[in-house]
Amino acid sequence: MRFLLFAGVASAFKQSYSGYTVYRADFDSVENLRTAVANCELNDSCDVWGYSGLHADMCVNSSRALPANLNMSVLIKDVQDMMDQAMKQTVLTADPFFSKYQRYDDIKTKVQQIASSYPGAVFIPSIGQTAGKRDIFGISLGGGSKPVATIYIQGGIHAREWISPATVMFILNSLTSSEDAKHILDKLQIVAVPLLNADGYEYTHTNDRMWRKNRVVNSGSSCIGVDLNRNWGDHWGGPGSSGSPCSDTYRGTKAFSELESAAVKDFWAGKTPPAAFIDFHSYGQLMLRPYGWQLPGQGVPPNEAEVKAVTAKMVAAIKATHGMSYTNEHAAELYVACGGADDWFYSEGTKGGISLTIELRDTGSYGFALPPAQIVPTGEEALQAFLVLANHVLSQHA
Ligand code: 0X9
Ligand code: ZN
Repeated sequence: MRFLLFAGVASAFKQSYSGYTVYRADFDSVENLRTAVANCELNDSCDVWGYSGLHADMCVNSSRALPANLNMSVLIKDVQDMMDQAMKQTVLTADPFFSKYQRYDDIKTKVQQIASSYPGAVFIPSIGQTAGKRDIFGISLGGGSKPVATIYIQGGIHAREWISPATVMFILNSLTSSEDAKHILDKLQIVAVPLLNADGYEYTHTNDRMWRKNRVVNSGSSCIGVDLNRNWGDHWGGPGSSGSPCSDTYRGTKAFSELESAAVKDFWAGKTPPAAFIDFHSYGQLMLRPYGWQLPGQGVPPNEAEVKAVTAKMVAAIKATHGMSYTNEHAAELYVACGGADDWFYSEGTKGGISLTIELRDTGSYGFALPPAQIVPTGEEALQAFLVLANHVLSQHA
């Protein structure tokens, strides 16, 4: 889906979400839910915010855009009002960087600063460029000259999930400014790309807060963008991805057709595979392990027991931080979706290591428009989860 956005004579104006409501709709079968979600993704006046089990969160400017006779509750009455309220709150944080959602340039500058302030850390200016000619930057820190293992963390694959890049930045900043992480960084290399979908992210700041995909021009279609989390080369093209450029889950023309996903694949080609990978998303408070392309009843990875035990500890560490509950489940239990970064990093990127998707806060009160006051607490709980994973990787490689 995409709401129609008309360019003004000289410049595009910002999409207003005034009059848009997010409904949580209950379905009587997965088939009916799937049909409604697929229809919504192709409907200009409907936007799927998320779905799981037998319910879906859908944002519409009229309930007429939803199937009739649905059992629905209102999650967010007026999206624009909610966003305005959420963003108006003033926030005081020890580091002002985490008092608001930052723009691409400011995130890049901060990564440079972190790299120059931490001994041995290296700023990676570009692993490739986006269609909008933005550099996809990253950082490598820790591990000295001979790391025992590497962990790769990634943020911002989906443009509107602002808490994702903010959380990767919070983790990087905390690791390099606290003595507690020294034993980890002495031995482990951490590689991070905090903002993979740089074009989409900037577009959510300038034009449409609820944009999800990248901003590539699709040849033969007037619809823009590919869902970067359907474009990876593991079971690419399968269920849960769309062949329509107008869908929010459009998979692209082939695996790694997109500059962003191809840049990450090329970056890791020929390097020692990372032992673990986390892709940060929002929202839902979910800890998701492989597979995402098939249900656990159809088969689970050989390292299932190990990964399940680690993710259980990660979820417990999150709970112990601010009391937040995250699930511990297979990605496909949320819904089957093929071509995800997590499945590729499981099979290829980490060569059978630990590959996770974490859906950060919240559970739907604000959804993607999580207030800036929640950047630090979300970062704090995610940091604890990361430390559990890092200590596990260390214990396996020490
Ligand atoms: O659908 C997605 O890409 C992720 N959820 S989100 O609401 N952030 O868009 C979940 C991806 C889980 N992984 C796979 N299904 N492979
Ligand atoms: Zn996402």
